[in-house]
Amino acid sequence: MPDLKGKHIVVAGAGMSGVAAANFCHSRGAHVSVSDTRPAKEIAGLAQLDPCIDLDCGGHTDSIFQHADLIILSPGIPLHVPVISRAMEAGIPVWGEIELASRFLRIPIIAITGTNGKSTVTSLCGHILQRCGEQVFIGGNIGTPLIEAVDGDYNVAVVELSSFQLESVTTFHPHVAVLLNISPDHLDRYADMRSYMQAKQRIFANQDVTDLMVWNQDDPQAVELVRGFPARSISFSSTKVVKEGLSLDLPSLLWRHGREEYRFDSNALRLQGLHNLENVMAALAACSGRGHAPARMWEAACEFSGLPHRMELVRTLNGVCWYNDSKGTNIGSVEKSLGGFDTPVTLIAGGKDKGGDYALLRPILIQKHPHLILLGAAAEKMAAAWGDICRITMVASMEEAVACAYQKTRAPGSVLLSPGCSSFDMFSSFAERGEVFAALVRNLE
Ligand code: UMA
Ligand code: ADP
Repeated sequence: MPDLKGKHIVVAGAGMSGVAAANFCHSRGAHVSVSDTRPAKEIAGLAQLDPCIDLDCGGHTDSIFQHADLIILSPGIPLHVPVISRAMEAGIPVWGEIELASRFLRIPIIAITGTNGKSTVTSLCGHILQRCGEQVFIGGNIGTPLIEAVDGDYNVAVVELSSFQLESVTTFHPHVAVLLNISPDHLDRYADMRSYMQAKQRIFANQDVTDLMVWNQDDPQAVELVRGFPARSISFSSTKVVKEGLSLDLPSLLWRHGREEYRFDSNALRLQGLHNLENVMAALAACSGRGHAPARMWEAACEFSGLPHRMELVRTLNGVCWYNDSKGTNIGSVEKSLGGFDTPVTLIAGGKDKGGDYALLRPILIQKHPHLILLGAAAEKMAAAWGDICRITMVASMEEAVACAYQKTRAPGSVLLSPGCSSFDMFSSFAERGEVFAALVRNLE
């Protein structure tokens, strides 16, 4: 365990991770400064920062970073920003908050990454293990910084990891590492898909033969990324029956483990959709090393009804179902959500562009032929990619989007908010966007 006492530590970023990391380092006797590009009055979370910690706001001051013994980096700040790359050139170690936490944690870690489904699988693993009687920390990218697990009373941590968080790990060693899928995302941060995939791959880098990798056999990029690592592996597939691992033989979910074989009725699950069956398979595999009976884990999985803003049915009005999938923030998630409908759909999409190629959605749009209502900063780019294959209405606000969808959609159709973009052009988060949408839908007469 590192000794932080008397060390000069600079924490870059005063968001959730930065504040939690700074408080932790301070509690271990370090001299801590927090640096943020925003002025202090704009940073809501500063109230949670220990008042003894120094603050440098409104920009990153190079000299503060150059005098650090250690820099802790928030996930929203890439390693290549000038102040960080200059510090690295000067030989100053830079750890992400996940790296910091993992150097202090003495409990096994189940780590989950992938482009889509991370939060669902993280919560589901947490739920299964809690139901099986474990004291589980659930956090990481889903919300609570991992560093908060260190002083808690837990016997296992389930942690969602984004590519941003994985960029800055070096010795991080999860006992179980899950790779759900890979499709284009965050291409506004990465130069190309390869760099994004390399960041994700770091989840496996320090695992050894005693550890477990869980991965998706149906995803060619995942298959490529797991190759060559020494950990034991369990894979899952929703398209073929696998010899060892989890697969679908609908309506059964089939789990083969050595000479054991278990069959569970997938109709008993509250989670809906093929992508959620994949998520359930991944979660069961991830929890499999904890020594609980498969039937008990399955029972717990069946109780789990999913998270808000992920294909959440807001209401049914005049035979039209209204779904909030505000967390559908990339092309892969829109594809899965839209793919689940076999009745007419009105799709509300758009938001802050993340650099992906919207043309990748053309096959599913041609197949489902939704009426498209587009809003936000990416609306024009989306319209240019799909204008020749779908009817499009451009709107300026969520109010207009909901009013327009109400007018255009008849039973037995559905309205789906699955933006394919982040929310930051018009909202503070995907959750706020989903809440605004749901409130407007509930107010419809
Ligand atoms: N900042 C700087 N310098 C910069 C850039 C940003 O000082 O060059 C400052 C900002 O002014 C801001 C702070 O950094 O005050 C924000 O830090 P942050 O963006 O790392 O955000 P946190 O509040 O610490 O939240 C982070 C994750 N955010 C990101 O990765 C962008 C949260 O994931 C996570 O829940 C939290 O840590 C706890 O672990 C959010 C997210 O959007 C949900 N994740 C992305 C996603 O899911 O797509 C990856
Ligand atoms: P993440 O945390 O990776 O963003 P979530 O569990 O929050 O994932 O789900 C976000 C969106 O991704 C959902 O609304 C759904 O549209 C889609 N999704 C969920 N699971 C999967 C999956 N296994 N494969 C593809 N898309 C998925």
